[in-house]
This record gives sequence, structure tokens and C-alpha cells, in this order.
Amino acid sequence: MTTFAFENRIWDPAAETMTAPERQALQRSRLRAVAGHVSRVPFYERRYAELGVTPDDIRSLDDIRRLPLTTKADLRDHYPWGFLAVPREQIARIHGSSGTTGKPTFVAYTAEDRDVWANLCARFLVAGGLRPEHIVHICFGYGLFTGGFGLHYGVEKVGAAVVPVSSGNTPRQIMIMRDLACDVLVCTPSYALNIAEAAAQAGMDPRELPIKFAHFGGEPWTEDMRQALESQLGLLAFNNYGLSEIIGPGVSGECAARDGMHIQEDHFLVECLDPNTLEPVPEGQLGELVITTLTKQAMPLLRYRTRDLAVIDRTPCPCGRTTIRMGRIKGRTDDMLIIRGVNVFPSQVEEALLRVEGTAPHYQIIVDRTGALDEMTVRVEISRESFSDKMSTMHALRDRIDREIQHVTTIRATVELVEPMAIERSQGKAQRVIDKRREKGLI
Ligand code: DLL
Repeated sequence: MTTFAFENRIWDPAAETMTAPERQALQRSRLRAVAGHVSRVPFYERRYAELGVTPDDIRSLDDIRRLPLTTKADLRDHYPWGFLAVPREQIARIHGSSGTTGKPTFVAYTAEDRDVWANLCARFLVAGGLRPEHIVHICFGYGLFTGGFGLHYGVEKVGAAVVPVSSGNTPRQIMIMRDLACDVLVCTPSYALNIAEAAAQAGMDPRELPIKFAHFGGEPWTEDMRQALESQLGLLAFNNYGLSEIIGPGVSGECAARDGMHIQEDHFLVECLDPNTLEPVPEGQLGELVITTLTKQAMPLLRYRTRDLAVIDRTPCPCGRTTIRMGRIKGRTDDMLIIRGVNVFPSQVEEALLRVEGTAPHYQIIVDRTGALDEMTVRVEISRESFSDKMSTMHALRDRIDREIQHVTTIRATVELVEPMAIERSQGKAQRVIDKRREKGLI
């Protein structure tokens, strides 16, 4: 029996609880429409010609497999406006992906796209406990990143109050959320960890912060991390997923059952494919999410390869929503580390660390190659309470971590224990992996 974390509510019942035939009919007509709409984009016009396909060939949902795929490289190759499907004067908003190197990828919204976006964010916020009387503290960056503005308009749609604090200056954030008695926190899970830590450093019990609900997204996190954050901060944490190319936050989010994120299927058609063969994976297996936007006007994308790996769950959810759900992102096809031939995801290392008491969930994975051998070093912070002058105590802790990592990943890592606060704190998305092999041009 599923228990709800709090009273189950639905923002848009007509859209979220459609019967399967109703939803399929809607998706079919929207898929046909978007297939036609993008044919004015030269990239898709060319790909249609190469594949010998026309929008009229799209009759059933399965026909999606006849449509071309789109990759991040395609977006980069057509920088900045090659994928625009409306005249420029119809653009109402521009955001950009958080590209760490080179130029960002710009994404455009019409006024209608922006309104759809706000509604989709409202859906997952309400699913995760937001009520009009709440005060919501948003510490996502406000800027080209979609996190700040996306959540901001979603909260306003619901009728709750926004405190648009944006990122940075954690002690000030804590003061503001205390003084204003904010009920809801919006940020990345790693930043929430910083908040808990900074509160404790200021001599406060982080559980005394007024936050009751938190909506975390923008980066991968594990179930153990949820438990750690909930117990440290005394709140209920919900996961939501999205990416700038598709719309930003609002692609999917958890409900009160907290057993997977409901995909907003009336706006996004999600395939789960084997990243090598590009064939659909068998039911319940991990695959790459490939997303087609069904309603985006300004920059619709067909079969966008997200690189995110997750499992799709088609079983009914007790919350009453009839949409399919996706599990946590297990990793990205491009952050999977291949170490001595073994596939390792950073999330596996996190899972191992959170099982060992006495470590703080601050860590960094450094991969290097000496000679022909790959080496993985995991730098782990020890919590203040567990820090000891006794070598034997520290060695025992290191050995426990070593065993857990080996158990979860099958890889033997070099574990380096570091002092509290030795690992740089992120203000947004945490950078967990440093792959020196890449820097050296070895992979
Ligand atoms: O991070 C959009 C977003 C903002 C989502 C705020 C949720 C909350 P990008 O900067 O384009 O957009 O990064 C997208 O972040 O492909 C995933 O790899 C990762 N990601 C986003 N949400 C989650 C999540 C935003 N809940 C990339 N779990 C995606 C795991 C996530 N990874």
C-alpha cells in the first residue's frame, strides 16, 4: 500500500488524469501538428528529405520512429537561431543552457510557450505540496538558466508568494528564510546540503528552519541523499526534472506518492531507447530518454537525445494521475565513467558514501590514467563529529568507504579522506567529477 507524504492534490485534473485513449488521441494529433510545424526549420526539412519522410506519414504514435533524431551537437551547429520555427517578433523569452564550455545553447519561447511552461511547473509544485498560502524561497539562479524563472512563474501561477533570492551568500539566504518564515525551498539538492551545513555552522539546528517542503532538481541525486536532506532539514523533499532544450523544469515531477516523476505527456512524448542501437529498451529497463516537444511553438524539437538515463514506469499511480512516470536519472550517457572497462556512474559512488556513517555527502571523483591503468580517486569529507586524531579510527573509516564503493561499483578506488569544508561548495549544480584523462586528451 502506498502512503502519501501529505494530502494528494492535482493542479489540472483534466490534463493529468485523462484516460489512455484520450491521451493517445491528443498526442497523435499534436505529434502530427509538430511534425508539420518543424518542416519550416531548414534542419528538419533537410532531414525529412534524407529520410524520405513527410509529416503526412505520421499517422500513429509509433510513427514517431520515422522522424529524425536531434542532438545537442545539431543545436550547436545551428547556433544561435537555426532551430527557430516562428518569426523573431513572436519570441517572448530567451534562455540558455548551462554550457560550461564555449557558447550556450539558446532556447526561445513564445508568450504561449511561456504560459504552458508556468502551468507545467504549477503541476509539479502542487503535486509536491505547494498551496497558495505558502511562501517560496527560490535560490536557483535568475538568468539564462531556466531554474529561477521557470519555478518563479510556476509558483505565481499557483498563487503562492515568491521570494526570488537567487543564488549565493548562503548565510543571508538562511537569515531571509528564517525571518520571512518561508515554507518551501527551491534549489538543487547539493545547494540544500550547503544550506544545512551553513545553518549548523551558524550555531543553529537546521531543523529549526521553517521550510516544510522542498522541490529539488537540476542535477542528479539519490534516494539516500533525500533521506539525508529530509532528516537534516526537517522537510519533505520532491524531485523534479527538466532540461533547457525541452522547456526547462516542468518535464516531470513527483507527486505525494513519491514513487517516480510524472511525465507531462500531453506536452512531451518520451521514448526510452538503448543509446547504442536506438531501439526501445524492454519495459522497465534503463534507457536514454528521447523527448519530442508536442506543443512548443518557438523552438519545437523532434526526438531530442537528452543523454539522461532512466527507467520508465507505466503502472498506475495511486495519486490518480494517469501519466507514465520516470525513475531517478541514474546518470548521463556522457557522465558514465569507463574505468578499466567497467561502467561507473557518479550516483553509484554517492550511494556508497551515504551508506557509511561519519562521512559528509560532499565528495569529488577524480579519474586519471597512469601508464595504461585507469585510477579512480574519491575525495570524501569527514563530518566534524567523526574527525579524529587517531590514525586507526580514520583508517577504519577509509576502509569502510573503500569496501562500500567496491561493493556498489565493483571498482577499487583510492579513498582520500579530507577535512570538513575541504571540497568546494557549489552555489548551483555541484561538479562531482574531474576526469583528467579528458583534460589530457586520452579519452
Ligand atoms: O537543469 C532545468 C531544471 C532546472 C530542472 C531546475 C529542474 C529544476 P539544464 O541546465 O539544461 O536544465 O540541465 C539539464 O540537468 O539533462 C539532467 O542531466 C540534469 N537534471 C535536471 N533535473 C534533474 C533531476 C535544468 N531531477 C540537465 N535529476 C538534464 C537528475 C537532473 N538530473
